[in-house]
Amino acid sequence: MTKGMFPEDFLWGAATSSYQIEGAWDADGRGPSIWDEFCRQPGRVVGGDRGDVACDSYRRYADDVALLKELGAQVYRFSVSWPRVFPSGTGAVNRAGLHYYHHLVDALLAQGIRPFCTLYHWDLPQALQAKGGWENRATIDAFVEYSDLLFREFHQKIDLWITFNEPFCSSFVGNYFGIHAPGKTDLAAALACAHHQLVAHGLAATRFRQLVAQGKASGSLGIAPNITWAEPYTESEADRQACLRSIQWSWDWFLDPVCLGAYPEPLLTWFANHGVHPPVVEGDWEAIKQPLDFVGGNYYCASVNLHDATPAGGLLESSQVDMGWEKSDNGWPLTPEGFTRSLVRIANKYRGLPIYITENGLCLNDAQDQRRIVYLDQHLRALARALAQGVPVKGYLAWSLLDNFEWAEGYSKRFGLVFVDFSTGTRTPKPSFYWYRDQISEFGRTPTTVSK
Ligand code: JSK
Repeated sequence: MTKGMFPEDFLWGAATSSYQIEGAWDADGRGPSIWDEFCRQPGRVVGGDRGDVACDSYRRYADDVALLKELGAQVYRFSVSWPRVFPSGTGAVNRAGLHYYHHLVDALLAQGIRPFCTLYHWDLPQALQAKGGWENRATIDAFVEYSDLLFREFHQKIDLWITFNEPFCSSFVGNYFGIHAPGKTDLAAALACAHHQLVAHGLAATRFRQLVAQGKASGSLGIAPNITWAEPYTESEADRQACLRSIQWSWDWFLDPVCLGAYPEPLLTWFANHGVHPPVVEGDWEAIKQPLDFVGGNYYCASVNLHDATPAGGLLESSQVDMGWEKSDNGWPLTPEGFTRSLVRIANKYRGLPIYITENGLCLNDAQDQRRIVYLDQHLRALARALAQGVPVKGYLAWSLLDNFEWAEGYSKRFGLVFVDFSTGTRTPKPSFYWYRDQISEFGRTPTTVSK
């Protein structure tokens, strides 16, 4: 790669999330999350794995920060565990849990690494799920209360915020496909979860703007959908529409309401034809449609789809065609060109909005990870092609700093730049870690420290 491919002020970093790395599931007053509950149900997670210990980052966070320093990361994306801060979801704050994030953030700032905070990365307090979780509108208020606390608490420490990570997963994968917590298979419930997450996003964004105006919070805020690409198998209108529905489900369903103030057609009509509707009430659109500072995008892979009205096509009547392309260890095809196309599509649809790639990486279990280097290299080149077409990408966060708890796949699937021995917690950088370190040092500017 050549130096001119990335802007001078492009931000380089790596990402993780709370439940996937922290462990310490019952330490210092943490309450249970829906993932603690889900993992304890037989057959939900490969090997019966759970996040009880994970990478033990709750205790080893200084090791993680040292790794980020060695990597030359300018920014670190992590998430806050809501039940660590509000063990019952709402009400009394657990200061001990909050302190963990102060220690982490202070350690990052001391090394000149900017903290990039995700508020919701799927670990809903179980106490809220017991009252209906995201199906219940009361969870919206609880989320705004939780967000408000973090915005104030980390004023002048955190200046990059994501409200929801991959809301497609936390609504549809968890409540329609039943693959993630809470494990439901109810389309109407999933649509309600998605809708209430959107309202929660909008009201938290509004609260953030108010606090910034009062000098009580700082920075910029966005949301991070899956930006999965789908390419039609043939030029037929049926295949094009099948791909459009797939794209609309994973990202337009969230970005269109926020940026354009409406759910995307034709998917809205498609769901209506199945007898389900998002539970919109008076005032919701005003709440949801709030200006974003940036779009976060998580890109892993693309698919080639065709219209398929047999059961294999599922609800969307959209089936993936196996093109025989090389696949990752979790079966996702390696498709860097789809990355460029997703980025160009975002730039065309939501003109001018800055984009951060909040996740991109490869599932590969081999600690000798030459293929991960190839993947990262190809995807950074694909990103650079989008930049060359004028797409305003501002930064790139590799998923993940560490091998970690990969949700329903447990510890059986590794995405880390750093190998983690889950029996000892020992961290060992992989070849891709050193490759990425060299990329950052070649392209990255000198890290800047956020003023305290
Ligand atoms: C990796 C997507 C956040 C971070 C990483 C899992 C995922 C997934 C996992 C979909 C899914 C299961 C889909 C069901 C739908 C077909 C994590 N990213 N990661 N990203 N996405 N229809 N589609 N339109 O660990 O925590 O199930 O099939």
